[in-house]
Amino acid sequence: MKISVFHTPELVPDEVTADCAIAIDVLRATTTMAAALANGADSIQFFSDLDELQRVSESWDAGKRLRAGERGGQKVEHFDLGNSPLECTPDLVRDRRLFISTTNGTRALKKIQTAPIVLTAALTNRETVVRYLLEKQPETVWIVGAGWEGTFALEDTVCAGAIAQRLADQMGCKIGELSGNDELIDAVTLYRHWQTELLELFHHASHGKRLVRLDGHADLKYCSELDTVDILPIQGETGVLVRG
Ligand code: 3SL
Repeated sequence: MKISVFHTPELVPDEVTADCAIAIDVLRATTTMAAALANGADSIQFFSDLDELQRVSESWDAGKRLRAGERGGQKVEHFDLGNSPLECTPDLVRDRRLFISTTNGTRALKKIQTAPIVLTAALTNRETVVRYLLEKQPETVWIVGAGWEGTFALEDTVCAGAIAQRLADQMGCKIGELSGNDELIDAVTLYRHWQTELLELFHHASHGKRLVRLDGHADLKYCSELDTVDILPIQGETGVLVRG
Protein backbone atom coordinates (compact mmCIF):
# COMPACT_ATOMS: atom_id res chain seq x y z
CA MET A 1 0.00 0.00 0.00
CA LYS A 2 1.28 3.47 -0.94
CA ILE A 3 -0.30 6.50 0.70
CA SER A 4 -0.09 10.05 -0.63
CA VAL A 5 -1.27 13.10 1.28
CA PHE A 6 -2.65 16.22 -0.42
CA HIS A 7 -3.01 19.21 1.88
CA THR A 8 -5.84 20.82 -0.07
CA PRO A 9 -8.36 19.77 -2.76
CA GLU A 10 -6.61 22.19 -5.17
CA LEU A 11 -3.45 20.02 -5.02
CA VAL A 12 -5.28 16.86 -6.10
CA PRO A 13 -4.73 15.93 -9.78
CA ASP A 14 -7.88 16.29 -11.90
CA GLU A 15 -7.80 12.63 -12.80
CA VAL A 16 -8.15 10.64 -9.59
CA THR A 17 -6.08 7.50 -10.09
CA ALA A 18 -6.05 6.20 -6.51
CA ASP A 19 -7.79 2.94 -5.65
CA CYS A 20 -9.09 4.56 -2.49
CA ALA A 21 -9.46 8.27 -1.72
CA ILE A 22 -10.15 9.64 1.74
CA ALA A 23 -11.38 13.15 2.54
CA ILE A 24 -10.46 14.68 5.88
CA ASP A 25 -11.94 17.81 7.41
CA VAL A 26 -11.38 17.29 11.11
CA LEU A 27 -12.74 20.79 11.92
CA ARG A 28 -15.47 19.93 11.34
CA ALA A 29 -17.22 18.41 8.32
CA THR A 30 -15.90 14.84 8.37
CA THR A 31 -16.17 14.67 12.18
CA THR A 32 -19.81 15.76 11.85
CA MET A 33 -20.45 13.17 9.12
CA ALA A 34 -19.03 10.38 11.31
CA ALA A 35 -21.14 11.56 14.27
CA ALA A 36 -24.32 11.70 12.16
CA LEU A 37 -23.92 8.19 10.75
CA ALA A 38 -22.85 6.81 14.15
CA ASN A 39 -26.04 8.28 15.65
CA GLY A 40 -28.28 6.62 13.09
CA ALA A 41 -28.50 8.97 10.10
CA ASP A 42 -29.62 7.06 7.01
CA SER A 43 -27.12 8.71 4.65
CA ILE A 44 -25.29 11.95 3.87
CA GLN A 45 -25.50 13.69 0.50
CA PHE A 46 -22.76 16.27 0.00
CA PHE A 47 -22.79 19.44 -2.08
CA SER A 48 -20.40 22.26 -2.75
CA ASP A 49 -23.22 24.50 -3.94
CA LEU A 50 -26.03 25.65 -1.62
CA ASP A 51 -28.57 26.23 -4.43
CA GLU A 52 -28.06 22.70 -5.70
CA LEU A 53 -28.49 21.36 -2.18
CA GLN A 54 -31.82 23.23 -1.86
CA ARG A 55 -33.04 21.99 -5.22
CA VAL A 56 -32.10 18.31 -4.71
CA SER A 57 -33.32 18.15 -1.11
CA GLU A 58 -36.76 19.54 -2.13
CA SER A 59 -37.56 16.22 -3.79
CA TRP A 60 -36.90 14.30 -0.55
CA ASP A 61 -39.61 13.53 2.01
CA ALA A 62 -39.56 16.53 4.40
CA GLY A 63 -39.75 14.27 7.46
CA LYS A 64 -36.74 12.29 6.31
CA ARG A 65 -34.33 15.10 5.45
CA LEU A 66 -32.15 17.55 7.31
CA ARG A 67 -30.40 20.44 5.65
CA ALA A 68 -27.02 21.05 7.24
CA GLY A 69 -24.12 23.34 6.55
CA GLU A 70 -22.11 26.41 7.30
CA ARG A 71 -20.52 29.38 5.71
CA GLY A 72 -17.79 31.12 7.68
CA GLY A 73 -18.42 28.63 10.49
CA GLN A 74 -22.02 29.82 11.00
CA LYS A 75 -25.16 27.82 10.27
CA VAL A 76 -26.68 28.61 6.86
CA GLU A 77 -29.87 30.64 7.34
CA HIS A 78 -33.06 28.52 7.44
CA PHE A 79 -31.10 25.23 7.57
CA ASP A 80 -31.92 22.64 10.24
CA LEU A 81 -28.33 22.20 11.38
CA GLY A 82 -24.99 23.92 11.18
CA ASN A 83 -21.83 21.84 11.01
CA SER A 84 -21.32 20.75 14.60
CA PRO A 85 -20.94 17.06 15.44
CA LEU A 86 -22.61 17.79 18.77
CA GLU A 87 -25.83 18.80 17.01
CA CYS A 88 -26.16 15.35 15.44
CA THR A 89 -28.06 13.71 18.29
CA PRO A 90 -29.75 10.33 17.71
CA ASP A 91 -33.21 11.85 18.20
CA LEU A 92 -32.60 14.37 15.46
CA VAL A 93 -30.69 12.43 12.83
CA ARG A 94 -32.05 8.89 13.12
CA ASP A 95 -33.24 7.50 9.73
CA ARG A 96 -32.81 10.85 8.03
CA ARG A 97 -30.64 11.90 5.13
CA LEU A 98 -28.36 14.87 5.81
CA PHE A 99 -28.02 17.21 2.84
CA ILE A 100 -24.81 19.03 3.69
CA SER A 101 -22.61 21.75 2.26
CA THR A 102 -19.59 23.23 4.03
CA THR A 103 -16.89 25.70 3.02
CA ASN A 104 -14.06 23.23 2.46
CA GLY A 105 -14.97 19.69 3.54
CA THR A 106 -17.65 18.96 0.97
CA ARG A 107 -15.42 20.50 -1.74
CA ALA A 108 -12.70 17.98 -0.85
CA LEU A 109 -15.23 15.18 -1.18
CA LYS A 110 -16.43 16.48 -4.56
CA LYS A 111 -12.84 16.48 -5.80
CA ILE A 112 -12.35 12.76 -5.09
CA GLN A 113 -15.83 11.40 -5.76
CA THR A 114 -14.78 9.54 -8.93
CA ALA A 115 -12.36 7.24 -7.05
CA PRO A 116 -13.42 3.56 -6.89
CA ILE A 117 -13.57 3.77 -3.09
CA VAL A 118 -14.34 7.08 -1.33
CA LEU A 119 -14.19 7.37 2.46
CA THR A 120 -14.22 10.16 5.00
CA ALA A 121 -11.97 10.16 8.03
CA ALA A 122 -11.63 12.18 11.20
CA LEU A 123 -9.67 11.58 14.38
CA THR A 124 -12.85 10.19 15.96
CA ASN A 125 -13.19 7.32 13.43
CA ARG A 126 -9.49 6.84 12.66
CA GLU A 127 -9.35 3.24 13.92
CA THR A 128 -12.34 2.14 11.80
CA VAL A 129 -10.80 3.64 8.66
CA VAL A 130 -7.49 1.89 9.41
CA ARG A 131 -9.27 -1.43 9.95
CA TYR A 132 -10.98 -1.07 6.56
CA LEU A 133 -7.70 -0.28 4.78
CA LEU A 134 -6.00 -3.28 6.40
CA GLU A 135 -8.83 -5.52 5.26
CA LYS A 136 -9.10 -4.20 1.68
CA GLN A 137 -5.39 -3.49 1.08
CA PRO A 138 -5.87 -0.92 -1.73
CA GLU A 139 -2.61 -0.42 -3.64
CA THR A 140 -2.84 3.37 -3.77
CA VAL A 141 -4.51 5.58 -1.19
CA TRP A 142 -4.89 9.34 -1.48
CA ILE A 143 -5.66 11.27 1.68
CA VAL A 144 -7.02 14.72 0.91
CA GLY A 145 -7.16 17.42 3.56
CA ALA A 146 -9.92 19.99 3.17
CA GLY A 147 -7.60 22.75 4.36
CA TRP A 148 -9.06 26.24 4.49
CA GLU A 149 -9.84 27.97 1.20
CA GLY A 150 -6.79 26.53 -0.52
CA THR A 151 -4.38 26.65 2.41
CA PHE A 152 -2.83 23.96 4.64
CA ALA A 153 -4.61 22.93 7.86
CA LEU A 154 -2.76 21.43 10.84
CA GLU A 155 -5.76 19.41 12.02
CA ASP A 156 -6.28 17.61 8.70
CA THR A 157 -2.58 16.87 8.32
CA VAL A 158 -2.25 15.46 11.85
CA CYS A 159 -5.21 13.15 11.16
CA ALA A 160 -3.57 11.90 7.95
CA GLY A 161 -0.47 11.20 10.04
CA ALA A 162 -2.52 9.39 12.70
CA ILE A 163 -3.99 7.08 10.05
CA ALA A 164 -0.61 6.32 8.47
CA GLN A 165 1.15 5.76 11.80
CA ARG A 166 -1.53 3.33 12.95
CA LEU A 167 -1.35 1.45 9.64
CA ALA A 168 2.43 1.15 9.89
CA ASP A 169 2.10 -0.11 13.48
CA GLN A 170 -0.50 -2.70 12.50
CA MET A 171 1.42 -3.83 9.40
CA GLY A 172 4.71 -3.94 11.28
CA CYS A 173 6.44 -1.80 8.66
CA LYS A 174 8.38 1.46 8.58
CA ILE A 175 6.51 4.57 7.54
CA GLY A 176 8.81 4.95 4.53
CA GLU A 177 7.41 1.73 3.09
CA LEU A 178 3.92 3.28 2.97
CA SER A 179 5.03 6.63 1.64
CA GLY A 180 3.59 7.72 -1.71
CA ASN A 181 4.83 11.31 -1.38
CA ASP A 182 6.85 13.58 0.93
CA GLU A 183 3.70 15.03 2.50
CA LEU A 184 2.96 11.63 4.09
CA ILE A 185 6.25 11.73 6.03
CA ASP A 186 5.52 15.31 7.01
CA ALA A 187 2.04 14.33 8.30
CA VAL A 188 3.39 11.45 10.38
CA THR A 189 6.09 13.68 11.88
CA LEU A 190 3.42 16.18 12.91
CA TYR A 191 1.33 13.41 14.48
CA ARG A 192 4.27 11.91 16.38
CA HIS A 193 5.05 15.28 17.91
CA TRP A 194 1.47 16.18 18.93
CA GLN A 195 -0.24 12.82 19.45
CA THR A 196 -0.77 13.31 23.18
CA GLU A 197 -1.72 17.00 22.84
CA LEU A 198 -4.13 17.10 19.93
CA LEU A 199 -6.47 19.58 21.58
CA GLU A 200 -3.58 21.92 22.28
CA LEU A 201 -2.51 21.63 18.63
CA PHE A 202 -6.04 22.63 17.59
CA HIS A 203 -5.69 25.79 19.64
CA HIS A 204 -2.64 26.69 17.52
CA ALA A 205 -4.47 25.96 14.26
CA SER A 206 -5.90 28.94 12.41
CA HIS A 207 -9.30 27.30 11.99
CA GLY A 208 -9.22 26.17 15.63
CA LYS A 209 -8.76 29.80 16.64
CA ARG A 210 -11.62 30.82 14.33
CA LEU A 211 -13.94 28.27 15.96
CA VAL A 212 -12.93 29.37 19.46
CA ARG A 213 -13.93 32.93 18.48
CA LEU A 214 -17.31 31.47 17.46
CA ASP A 215 -17.61 29.82 20.89
CA GLY A 216 -16.71 26.39 19.51
CA HIS A 217 -14.70 25.07 22.48
CA ALA A 218 -16.87 21.98 22.90
CA ASP A 219 -16.60 21.15 19.19
CA LEU A 220 -12.83 21.52 19.29
CA LYS A 221 -12.61 19.07 22.18
CA TYR A 222 -14.95 16.54 20.54
CA CYS A 223 -13.09 16.73 17.22
CA SER A 224 -9.69 16.21 18.90
CA GLU A 225 -10.63 12.85 20.47
CA LEU A 226 -9.09 9.78 18.86
CA ASP A 227 -11.01 6.57 18.04
CA THR A 228 -14.26 7.43 19.80
CA VAL A 229 -16.74 6.28 17.13
CA ASP A 230 -16.77 3.02 15.22
CA ILE A 231 -18.17 4.13 11.89
CA LEU A 232 -17.00 4.03 8.29
CA PRO A 233 -18.58 6.67 6.03
CA ILE A 234 -18.22 5.27 2.51
CA GLN A 235 -19.61 6.52 -0.80
CA GLY A 236 -22.47 4.39 -2.10
CA GLU A 237 -23.98 6.13 -5.11
CA THR A 238 -21.97 9.14 -6.28
CA GLY A 239 -22.27 12.02 -3.84
CA VAL A 240 -23.87 9.96 -1.07
CA LEU A 241 -22.14 8.53 2.00
CA VAL A 242 -23.55 5.57 3.85
CA ARG A 243 -22.37 3.34 6.71
CA GLY A 244 -19.68 0.90 5.51
O1 3SL B 1 -14.64 24.18 6.01
C1 3SL B 1 -15.48 23.34 6.27
O2 3SL B 1 -15.89 22.55 5.46
C2 3SL B 1 -16.09 23.34 7.64
O3 3SL B 1 -15.88 22.13 8.25
C3 3SL B 1 -15.69 24.55 8.42
S1 3SL B 1 -16.44 24.76 9.97
O4 3SL B 1 -15.64 24.06 10.97
O5 3SL B 1 -17.79 24.28 9.98
O6 3SL B 1 -16.40 26.20 10.23
